[in-house]
Amino acid sequence: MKVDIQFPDSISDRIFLTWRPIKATARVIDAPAGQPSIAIRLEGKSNVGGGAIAFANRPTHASAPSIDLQLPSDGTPVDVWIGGAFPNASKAFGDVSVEARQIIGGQPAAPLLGRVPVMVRIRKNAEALTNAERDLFLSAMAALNGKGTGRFVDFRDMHDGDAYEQIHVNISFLPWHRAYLLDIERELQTIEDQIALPYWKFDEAAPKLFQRSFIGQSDQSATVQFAPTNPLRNWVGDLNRRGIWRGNAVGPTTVIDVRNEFDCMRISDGPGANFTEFSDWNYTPTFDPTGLESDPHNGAHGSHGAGWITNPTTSQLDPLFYLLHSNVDRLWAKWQWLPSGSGGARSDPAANISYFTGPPQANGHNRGDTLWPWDGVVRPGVATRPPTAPGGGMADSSMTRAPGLKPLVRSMIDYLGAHGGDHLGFAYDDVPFEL
Ligand SMILES: [Cu+2]
Repeated sequence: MKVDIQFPDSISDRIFLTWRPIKATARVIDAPAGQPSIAIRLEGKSNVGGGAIAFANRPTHASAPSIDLQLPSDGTPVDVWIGGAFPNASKAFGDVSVEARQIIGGQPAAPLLGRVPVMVRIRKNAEALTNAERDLFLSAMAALNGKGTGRFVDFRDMHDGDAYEQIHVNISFLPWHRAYLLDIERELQTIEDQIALPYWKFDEAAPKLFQRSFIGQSDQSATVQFAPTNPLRNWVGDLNRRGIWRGNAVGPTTVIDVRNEFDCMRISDGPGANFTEFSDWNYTPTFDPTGLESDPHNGAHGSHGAGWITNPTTSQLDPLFYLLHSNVDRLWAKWQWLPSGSGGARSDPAANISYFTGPPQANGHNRGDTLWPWDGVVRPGVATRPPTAPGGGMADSSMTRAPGLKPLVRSMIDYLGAHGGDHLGFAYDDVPFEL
């Protein structure tokens, strides 16, 4: 007898999980005759220091370390939901597995009837990566860049000055950048599927990140220096300039002067938590002068003093950009998850679903709008936007085809599928999934 465990919604043979459980099915093969069903226990088996998984019998957040199922002997599959057990993310593929055993006398019997290795693939603080995780990320970034001729060119061209109207200084700043990060993360995952974008938690010193072995250290001439073994040493962001141009104002012990995470969560709190106040730097002040886009986001860019990262038309040339924005996006994700009254908007559907209301505006400012450039649309009245959409549609991930080739603002807001949307296949190491 065997137990066959499948993940019907996954589009790869290697199974990746986040905190948001996904549907699996379990069925018995070659059951002995004479019993209508077989009692089976599914359990997570973790390597030392590896990820952990949890189970549920319905699509909600999973917390049980094992689950007992009655599987029909005729092989009819039974649904089960499996997700990462917060906060135990994987460090490598296969450091946790789903194992199936028969329950005999109330206890799981020794013989292993089925086993599926998985990875709890989570976006982590750059400071928490193992050297192996760090090096996989750096080599995939370098491969995407291809010394200035790789697919990275599309990401460089998306985030330029002509796209300003959709992506900065307005309400679509956060949803647009969430889509942008998701797209580049998926491209990196086609190179190395164990990667999730790390983040630079910029309200703390980052002694591991600002090293020659990771994102580099700038010298007096604002040229970033790398260790000889660092794949980023061959990075080309601008074909007219060798290496990476970044000021040296941020080093391994620097704590930059930006609004800290706690205060970010307090920008708009409680019943009526207001996304515009939380995000938008143009918000008209009543109790707080600025939102996330201005402080800490602009401050984090500017903290380097000089270089590509300090200017919105060139910041995307620097690989550090993607770790900076991963943290901006994490702050939004955390605000979306924190309960109202303790800093966030989780229990406030108005803040999590229904902002950007009104008829589609064709500029990415409404929750029903598609996002440029994945939609390929050059809209009248937005004449300064580039005439072509580089790179085509949004890439699929190894976990899901959601949100599809032409993502909507709405699908970015509900990225875990907590409010009827689709789970997009990413999550942060300190932001659980809870309904
Ligand atoms: Cu930015």
